[in-house]
Formats: sequence, structure tokens, C-alpha cells
Amino acid sequence: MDIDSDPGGDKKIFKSGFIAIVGAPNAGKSTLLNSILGEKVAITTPKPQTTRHQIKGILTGENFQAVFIDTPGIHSSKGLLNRVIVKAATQALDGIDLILFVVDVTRRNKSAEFRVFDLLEKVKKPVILVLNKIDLISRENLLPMMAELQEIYPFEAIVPISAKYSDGIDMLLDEILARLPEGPQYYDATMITDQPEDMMISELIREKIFLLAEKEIPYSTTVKVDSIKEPDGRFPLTIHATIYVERPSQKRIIVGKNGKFIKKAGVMARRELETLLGQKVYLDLWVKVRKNWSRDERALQELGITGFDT
Ligand SMILES: Nc1nc2c(ncn2[C@@H]2O[C@H](COP(=O)(O)OP(=O)(O)OP(=O)(O)O)[C@@H](O)[C@H]2O)c(=O)[nH]1
Ligand SMILES: [Mg+2]
Repeated sequence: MDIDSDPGGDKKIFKSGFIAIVGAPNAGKSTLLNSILGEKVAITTPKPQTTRHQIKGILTGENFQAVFIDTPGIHSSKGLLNRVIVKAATQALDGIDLILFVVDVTRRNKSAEFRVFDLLEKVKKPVILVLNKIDLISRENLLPMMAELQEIYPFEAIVPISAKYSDGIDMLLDEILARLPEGPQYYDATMITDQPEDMMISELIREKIFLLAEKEIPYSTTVKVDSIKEPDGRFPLTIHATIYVERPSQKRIIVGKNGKFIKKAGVMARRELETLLGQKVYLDLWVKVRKNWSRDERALQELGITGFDT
């Protein structure tokens, strides 16, 4: 006799799956991931092309585990860094169960939308359309948009949300969980992201540079953590990190007059790191020029920007 059988039929099934979050740059994909998890695992900034690699965020409940994959914004790519970024976004669609296509309702870009529809048609996965930033438009404008998009593509559902103000997230989660297949728990229930600690740290530093720097500087910048030393006697947790730029003129800007810029970015990053890590932090930032790193495949790999981590 099968002693594991469940004659009453009330045994709870466990559901799990992988959900890719895709869309144009700046649509609010990373903000949505953070809002779903209730924790900041992905950096977000007002500048497009903030996210450069896939980031997993894991939501575990009593009967389910939803593994979200935040991706870089999909756009027409120029240059090696952009090609690597878009490849990371499209590769995220392999082996996933559901796609959330995030559209910024305030900045519809029809040619970008059609590029995504093309991609969605190729991968043949169920898609939920997420209309984001509804806090910025009126309801009268939202309804015709929903009707228009429903005509263009056979979405499983259309869910209007505000990722920034966590509005509509519960309804979106219901739609997602209803579509997850029966499956195993892939990750430990306490795990909320797959990013190693040094990557979380370098991303937080990069976020501050994206927030503070102008023009091409953010896109010419990458950050690598060189070492993390545990607290020792009177020394707190000590993090050494290097900010790489492409040209000496950019280094001068990132350092700033009397080191003002880098100090400001450093203080902002340290404060957030102390909250994230729950302890006092000493953050030591250096700026180095690595000529044209964004156009050099080897440099991208050495600096940890490979985009191929699935
Ligand atoms: N008003 C409003 N702003 C939002 C909302 N969601 C995101 N934003 C803002 O939109 C900007 C971009 O958000 P991100 O989450 O970084 O966008 P993303 O799609 O991850 O962008 P990339 O990584 O560059 O592709 C940030 O300034 C967010 O604060 C929203 O619901 N309402
Ligand atoms: Mg992002």
C-alpha cells in the first residue's frame, strides 16, 4: 500500500516557477521587483539602463515559491556593453514559466513595444501585461490604453499598478500565483536574492553614481568590490571598492573638486550599506581609469559584467 497517498485529497500542492520581468529601460522593472519582495534587492534610478545584469528575487510562501528575474531594459543596442545587456535580458526568457511585460504608461514607446511583442511571440510563454506608474495618469487615459493593448497581444491578464507606491501589487501577485505550475522549492525559504554580497555592495555604490552624475558619466562607470574585511577590534567592517571610468577627464569629475563628488557618493552608499548589513561600515572608494572598458570584452568579464549568469 502507498502510505503517502492522500485519500481525502486535501494535501496541499506546492507551486513554483520562474517569472521574468521585461520591458523598456526605465519602465520600473527593478522598482516592481523590490515592491513585490518588500525589500530592496535591485538598484533603481531615474536614468534609463540602470540594470546591467539579471537579478533574481525570491518570494516564498507557505505553498509557493516565485522566483522573479529582473532584467536590463530591452532597447536597440549599440556598442558591446549594450549588446551584453540586451543579451542578458533576452536570455532570461529561457526556462521561465511566465513573463511580466512592464510598460510605463506615461512614456509609451510603440516601436520598443513592438520589438518586445516580436520577442514574446518567439518565446511563446504566457505574458501578463503590467501597466506601471498609474499614479501619474488619470483613469480616463488608462482604460483606452488597456483596450488598445488587449487588441495587440493575447495577454493572460492586464494589471495596472504603481510599483513606486505598491499599489496593485497584491492583485498582480494573485494573477501570478494562479499561473504557477506545481513544482519544487528551488531555494531556501530565507533566501531573497541570488546576488552575492559583493555584487549587492557594488550595485549600491553604482546607484549613487547614477543618481549624482550627469551625461555619459554613469554609463562610463562600473564598480568592483576589491575586499570586504570583517570587523576587527576597533575597526568596523571595511569595504574597499574601485570605481572604474573610461577616461582621465571622467576620473576628475568622479573625484570632484577636493574630492567632493566621491565623498558625497561614498557617504550615501555607506549609510545604505550600514542599513543593509546591520552594522557600522568603513567604505574606502578609489577611482581608476580603465580605458574604454565598456567596449572591451575582456574588461567586461574582469569587471564582472558578463550578463550570462543563468
Ligand atoms: N511615479 C512613479 N515612478 C516610478 C514607478 N515605478 C518606477 N518609478 C520610477 O521610474 C524610474 C525607473 O525605475 P527603475 O525601477 O529603475 O526602472 P527599470 O525598468 O528597472 O529601468 P532599467 O533598469 O534602466 O531598465 C525610477 O526613478 C523609479 O522611481 C511608479 O509606479 N510611479
Ligand atoms: Mg532596472
